[in-house]
Amino acid sequence: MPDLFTDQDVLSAPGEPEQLGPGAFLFRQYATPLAGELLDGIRAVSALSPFRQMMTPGGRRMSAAMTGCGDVSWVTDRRGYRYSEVDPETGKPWPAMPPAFSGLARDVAERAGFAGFEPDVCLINRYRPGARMGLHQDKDEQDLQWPVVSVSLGLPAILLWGGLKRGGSPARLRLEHGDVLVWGGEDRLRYHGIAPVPDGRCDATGHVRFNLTFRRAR
Ligand code: MD3
Ligand code: FE
Repeated sequence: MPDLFTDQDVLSAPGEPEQLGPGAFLFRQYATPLAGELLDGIRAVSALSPFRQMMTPGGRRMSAAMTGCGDVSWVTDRRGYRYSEVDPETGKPWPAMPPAFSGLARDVAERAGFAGFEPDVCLINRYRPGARMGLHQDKDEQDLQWPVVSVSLGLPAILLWGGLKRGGSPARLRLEHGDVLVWGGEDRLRYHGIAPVPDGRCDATGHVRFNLTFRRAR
């Protein structure tokens, strides 16, 4: 009698995360069933607050385009980095967070051990081929006890993740459509970035990678 429940099946059981550090968890393909809803949400948000390539305080234009939704969103200009209640491009509040967004972030954070996570911002990054994000820490949030939840959609990319201090060569992790990461606890302040996104084509998004990052900013 063949054994239908092999070790392979157990290892690939849906929802079992790969632990990358004491507070860092990778849920491969977790968001794949929700991708349609998430992409509808990105479309709705960006119709109200369009994607834009912001300026860093140093005067360089970012290669990734961004928008956001929720009570606040992250902005950068010559004056610095901050969370703002108003979209500087429209002069209006950011669009509300679509329910599919907040539900996913809350559920996956709980699975990673962060029960009660209620994000007040979802930053949406859009990468065309060649766009990247340099190594940085996410530390503009008030309460660093809450994790960051990140959802990748569209073209694959290489996540660079380093240590808690600048320097050293970062580890590389390929992120694909539907992959979800939770970074909390001791891993919350790790340096991380995205290597230049290679060209490719994805049925869901065409020549684009999106990343949603959910945070508790205030
Ligand atoms: C948080 N975005 O928007 S998210 C960002 O794919 C950002 O667009 C990247 O970094 C992107 O700030 C990566 C995933 C991520 C990875 C490592 C982290 C978020 C993290 C380590 C600590 C805190
Ligand atoms: Fe970041």
